[in-house]
Amino acid sequence: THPMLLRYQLPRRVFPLLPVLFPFFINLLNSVQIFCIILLIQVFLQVFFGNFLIMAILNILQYPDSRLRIKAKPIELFDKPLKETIADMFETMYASKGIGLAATQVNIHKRLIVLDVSPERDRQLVLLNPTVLKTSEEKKLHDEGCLSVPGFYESVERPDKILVEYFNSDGSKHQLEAGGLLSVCIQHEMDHLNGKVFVDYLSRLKQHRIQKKLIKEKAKLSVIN
Ligand code: QAP
Ligand code: CO
Repeated sequence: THPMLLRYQLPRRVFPLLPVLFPFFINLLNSVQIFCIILLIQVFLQVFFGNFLIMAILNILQYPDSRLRIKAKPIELFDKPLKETIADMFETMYASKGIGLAATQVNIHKRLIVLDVSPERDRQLVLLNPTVLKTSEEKKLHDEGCLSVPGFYESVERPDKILVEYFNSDGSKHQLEAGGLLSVCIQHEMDHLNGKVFVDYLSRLKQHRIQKKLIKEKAKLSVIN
């Protein structure tokens, strides 16, 4: 299995075993004390490491999956489950060496995007309920790929600069002026939230070629498994 999967899923399996194993090692303490200590340890870990220990790598839908066509709904609650989803999406994006991931791609149909276009992979950006306020007249061609269309890269024309309004995970409103790769990436991911994939901008011929190859590869994989 994937090394990232091992690293993060191990604690999930070990933790439930702790309360069972501890009494055998510490027979000086009574069971109530042991129970309390374990409870304290778990509360401590939860408070200081939060989502860290229970992050998960999510399954990415692959083109031409019809679920990539579902229009995402606005986020209304800025709660803890949402923060966990965000952590999982970053984990999934980094594990697959992506620079952007829309919730639609992991079969969550909410208006949520995670991005990190920095070469150092340390500039996380979360856009909740993003809207484009302005686009530049000038357009540019840029090579695009997609985690839902693995192995294919094609040139797409989009506005060069955009002004985006969005909410962050605390529910506060922000604006961002983006150009270059960040602008391309935000537009690409916002398309996903509206059920659009970058392949839709290509010629019918290219679309069919990509579909055929990906369907063929999927069939091969299912024979192996
Ligand atoms: C969208 O896409 C994007 O085929 C984000 O084998 C991409 O992160 C916007 C990826 C390029 C602008 C420019 C694709 C990883 C990652 C693959 C991605 C692959 C492995 C795609
Ligand atoms: Co994509």
